[in-house]
Amino acid sequence: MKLQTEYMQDLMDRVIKNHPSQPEFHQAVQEVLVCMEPVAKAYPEYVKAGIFERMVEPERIIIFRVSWVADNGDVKVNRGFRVQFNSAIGPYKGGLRLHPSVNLGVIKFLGFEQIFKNSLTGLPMGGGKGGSDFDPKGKSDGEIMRFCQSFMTELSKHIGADTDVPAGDIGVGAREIGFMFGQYKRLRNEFTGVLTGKGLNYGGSLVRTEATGYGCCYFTQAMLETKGESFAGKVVVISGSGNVAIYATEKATQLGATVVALSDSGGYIYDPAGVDLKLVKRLKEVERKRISEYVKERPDAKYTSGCSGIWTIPCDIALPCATQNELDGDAANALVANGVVAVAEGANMPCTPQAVEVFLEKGILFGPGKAANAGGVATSGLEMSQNSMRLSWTFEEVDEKLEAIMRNIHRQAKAAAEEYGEPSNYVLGANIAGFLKVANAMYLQGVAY
Ligand code: NDP
Ligand code: 2IT
Repeated sequence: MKLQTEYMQDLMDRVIKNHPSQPEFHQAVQEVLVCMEPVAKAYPEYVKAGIFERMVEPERIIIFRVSWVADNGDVKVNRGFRVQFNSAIGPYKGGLRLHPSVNLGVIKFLGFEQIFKNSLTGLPMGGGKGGSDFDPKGKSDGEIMRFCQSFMTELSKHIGADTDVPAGDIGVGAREIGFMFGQYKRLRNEFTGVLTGKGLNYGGSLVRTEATGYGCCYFTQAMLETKGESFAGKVVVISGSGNVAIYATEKATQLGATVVALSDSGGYIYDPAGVDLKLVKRLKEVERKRISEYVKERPDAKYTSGCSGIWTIPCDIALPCATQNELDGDAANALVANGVVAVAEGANMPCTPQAVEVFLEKGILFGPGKAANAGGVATSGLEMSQNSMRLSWTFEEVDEKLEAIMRNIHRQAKAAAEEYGEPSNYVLGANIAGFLKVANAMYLQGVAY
């Protein structure tokens, strides 16, 4: 995926120069700029108005110290980040990631992708992302609480229901959102929808927990339907065993498929009879154990250390739902050799550019993350609407809206891909459809001098 025009190459060179040592951010920008070359040609007014330059520069970055007290009394220090990338179509919106690999470049790549993802949902949400290099693994509930409270003490100065609305991501689920919401309310004396993914009895939405995984399957189902196919009878491999992976497994199974593999950062399990989701939920959601524990209770399943081998398991559908760059060119070739029909990114940027190229060249149905995993943030948007209206919709109502949004994203991406001459390229279609709405809003709102 090389840039063809001098204009875009020059812009990419400047991004690399101005944001050094941020390879994930460069990767995300390069992918979008490749897709923007025909857009720049079709909309010279956007070139003149500097829309492309403005789009790759975050509106605001906040970096702060987070100090907290460990159970043994030691004081620990982490770094907190919030990148408020683009507010053209709504308040900044996007998750918070707690993982030792978090740095500014990672948060910027996630915030950048979020702009286009949120635009595709059709809901009024701008793009942002945040997090910290804090590692929640092995921490007590008390330590998690004190970290979250300290993190929110600073973050609370920069967010608000109409300004910036964070949510979960890797390492941030219902427990962390609860601690952060409690601290925000305490500091501001305000009960507002400042975070999404809240508990159901204090403003959360039904289906938010399931939404990213379910949405990924709804998107995949829509792609399969274009070939007269469906999930029914298919073998599915899913990486990760966190929030997205668990609910992708649940929906794929409901749609008639057999999910045979899941993983975590230590390794993967292969259970040819179909994974026992009840067991996975207990191990991961309740006991917070490693996926290796699974085989102790399912002796016919096999555990293998290391993550990349999961893509050598023969399957019809692969859903990478763990983390960025977890599926490379070799893994993509192995999937293709084993007859994969569809790949959809439940995680953000899990496929390397080489892997994406393999899928596109071989005509595999490939759903990029900003389209395929938009169900989570879409349902966050629905949570914001319910909070504003001070009411709650039923599970069925939210699920129906989620499915309609995912099908609409599929339609938009497909239509844009067709319009720009590459009908089966959902990467091109999603980037263009997501971009154009934001670009138009920026254009109409003028330039600040
Ligand atoms: P969780 O924290 O619930 O789960 C993350 C899973 O990915 C765990 O199984 C974890 O294993 C694995 N993982 C994390 N980092 C690595 C790594 N470096 N190498 C290998 N495996 C890793 O997070 P989510 O399920 O919420 O998020 C998964 C992906 O989906 C992320 O890319 C996230 O950005 C994306 N996403 C999430 C949304 C949401 O609503 N939650 C919405 C849209 C996208 P381990 O426990 O061993 O670390
Ligand atoms: O990457 C993502 O879209 C998320 N982590 C969810 C963001 C949100 O605001 O719900």
